[in-house]
Amino acid sequence: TCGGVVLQGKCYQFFRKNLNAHQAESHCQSICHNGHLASVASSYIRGEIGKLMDRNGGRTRAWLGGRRILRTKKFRWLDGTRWSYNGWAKGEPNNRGGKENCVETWYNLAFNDVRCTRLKPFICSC
Ligand code: GN1
Ligand code: CA
Repeated sequence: TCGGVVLQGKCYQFFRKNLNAHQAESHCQSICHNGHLASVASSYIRGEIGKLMDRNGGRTRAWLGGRRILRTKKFRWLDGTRWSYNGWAKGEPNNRGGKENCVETWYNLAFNDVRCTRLKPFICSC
């Protein structure tokens, strides 16, 4: 059984523990087969992730599974989902300081690129 919510056949789970993006990804991989930080590839999934956080102590900034491809500067999802949905906040991704290679969701569920070393809650999918 899924300790979160099943969306389009994938189990999404929210963890309020503060980890950096790499630690969070390791945690997601360790809890289930094919686990990764969550891909959020539609407005439907994005809204449901908001509800998942709302039901589990309230909405917060959280890691998602987006990573910048260093060679092309584009973003990909760690689970291989095609990057097509544009969920970025206005003005993002801005790669502030040239080191914002990971992706978080803000309270309003818009995406921001941010340094991977920040500590945040996170959402896994598998
Ligand atoms: C934050 O803190 P500041 O304004 O330099 C954010 C950036 C966003 C920016 C948007 C660590 O940068 O990723 O693009 O706000 N950095 C952090 O205004 O959250
Ligand atoms: Ca940014």
